Amino acid sequence: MKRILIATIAAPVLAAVVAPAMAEAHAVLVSSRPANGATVTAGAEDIELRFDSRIDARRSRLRLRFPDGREVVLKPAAASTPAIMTAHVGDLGPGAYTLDYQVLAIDGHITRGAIGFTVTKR
Ligand SMILES: [Cu+2]
Repeated sequence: MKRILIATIAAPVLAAVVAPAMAEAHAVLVSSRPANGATVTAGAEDIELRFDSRIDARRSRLRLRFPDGREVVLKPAAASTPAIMTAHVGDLGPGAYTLDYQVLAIDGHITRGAIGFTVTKR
């Protein structure tokens, strides 16, 4: 199942990364802002996801689910290091949010996860 996904989504990347030493380099989330379960005040938020290895930000995805059920695909910004993915979202109102991420590591493996956080009134 995983292999099929890799073949369809990441074939060009996989071809470039066949070094056996990198076989276990898939990206695991180390920390995030907001953290999973965190409460933040309403307003703009600079989202940051830090992984334990390099990711291909251009082939990675971030999606924010709003309290009203709306889903917005975020555009990751250029990060200071290849293991970090950032995005800016403006004007978050109170409620429960979920940030879904899907990242492609340099070894061609995809990691998916979700971070839940709550926004309270300023
Ligand atoms: Cu891997």
